[in-house]
Amino acid sequence: TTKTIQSALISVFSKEGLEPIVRKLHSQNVTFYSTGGTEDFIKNLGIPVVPVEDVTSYPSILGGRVKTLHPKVFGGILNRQDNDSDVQQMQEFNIPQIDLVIVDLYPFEKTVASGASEEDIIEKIDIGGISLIRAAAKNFKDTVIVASVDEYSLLLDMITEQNGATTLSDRKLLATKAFHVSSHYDTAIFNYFNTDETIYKQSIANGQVLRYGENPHQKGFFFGDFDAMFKKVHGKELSYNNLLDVDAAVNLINEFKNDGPTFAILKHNNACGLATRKNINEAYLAALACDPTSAFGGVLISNTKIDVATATEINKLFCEVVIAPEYDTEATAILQEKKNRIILVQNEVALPQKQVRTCLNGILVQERNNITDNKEDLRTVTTTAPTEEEIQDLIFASKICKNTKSNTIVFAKNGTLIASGTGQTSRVDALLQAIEKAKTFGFDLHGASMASDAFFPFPDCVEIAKEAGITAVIQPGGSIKDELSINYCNENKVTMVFTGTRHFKH
Ligand code: 93A
Repeated sequence: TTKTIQSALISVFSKEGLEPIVRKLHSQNVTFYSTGGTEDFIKNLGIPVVPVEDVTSYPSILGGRVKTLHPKVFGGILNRQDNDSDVQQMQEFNIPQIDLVIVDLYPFEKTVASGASEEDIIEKIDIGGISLIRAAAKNFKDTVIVASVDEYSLLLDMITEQNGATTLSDRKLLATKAFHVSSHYDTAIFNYFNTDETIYKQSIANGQVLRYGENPHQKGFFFGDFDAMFKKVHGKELSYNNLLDVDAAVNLINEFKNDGPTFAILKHNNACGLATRKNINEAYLAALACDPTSAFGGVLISNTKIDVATATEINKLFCEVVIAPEYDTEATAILQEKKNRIILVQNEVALPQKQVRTCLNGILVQERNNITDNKEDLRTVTTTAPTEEEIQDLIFASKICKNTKSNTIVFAKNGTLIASGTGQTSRVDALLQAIEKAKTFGFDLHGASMASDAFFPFPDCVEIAKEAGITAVIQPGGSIKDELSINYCNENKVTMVFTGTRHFKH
């Protein structure tokens, strides 16, 4: 699989950086083929070069539009050296072998950016060069492709270290980079042509046009395979905000897939109700009781089949979306009574492991937060450990915390979300919001558990929480002032466990 370069076709728009490559290859007895300007450049270095016209027996025609587009050139690049018929045809048609292709494309993007006329821009759509790149990259088993000035030093290193030879993995790496160049180039051309938005809407594969974006004056699209994840049984078209809520709902309920019947209600991507019970009807009622005000117009999700009793209860609530793995036939009929209510059956489909969002003039990519805190990960840091029931509630609260906008504080008791503080600029604010909410909806915080998505920088949070009735706390730990929170808990009969895992969500 190691191959020595004996011949090279060089056709570059910018001649910058080419000289050392040509000299190096020349010292290794490489034969050069080249197009007009590049040929002159090589000749001027005093190095022999065969004009591509001598290979094709054709002049460059149509003002240079057709220079390298010829079977003798492409045959030399695309032939498979381990294919007898290819080898035979190379001889039959007198096609020269081309081991290396170096191309620097017409500068299409630069020409567009310069404000040139359409005619000039069109002339800068490289046809021969892009074909050379694609051909050589396709045949990476036999051919080396350098599709950009950026790879000159890589090529130079390869041929210097291996005395003019490349390995299969060298060639495949260069082919990968070459397809990156060619796809980027074609995207730039597409973007230039695509000024009419109606064409944009039609031409992007899988792009679903939404009624609007986050607000009615913003356009919105969804790129994804919604139907792979859900079967839509009933209701209006999903909006941009519905989709965001559905995403949050699915992520949240996934945390409870190994638990008993669990029901969650979300608003603005955060849980405003969540409960685990022995049946789904009770779980729904407990979730609703957490914050019936916020539940209005919410997105509902269940980890369990929805039965008639639950559907009857849900039907009393105005809600946008209901999601469940299954519904009793009669339950579906009840939920369908509201014309616009969206009813989704959730399939078991894994979510992508990479998360992407725009950032400044680019994108941010990260791995999904795949850590769900469990009992084995907990480290008790106070002198007294939480009770078994508290441990269940701590883990329950922590799973909600992970799926709530930071900064967040979550209170839970007996498998029920009692209140949370969501998306606050300080942890104390999140805590105070949670206490206020719990009071508003008539909950007693005595004996309740508290989760925090990140560590407590000061002991103020545990102090306020204890005053409110909290007896057990779960948090990642890791603050330089952890000791102050721990000491306070020890002195005030509050237990605390560390998870070691922060769960920011922004
Ligand atoms: O107009 S083209 O698309 N037709 C061709 O057959 C062709 N072959 C190579 N442009 C073509 N090229 C491009 O010419 C190369 O991609 C490179 O950018 C340029 C090099 O021309 P010269 O060697 O004459 O400076």
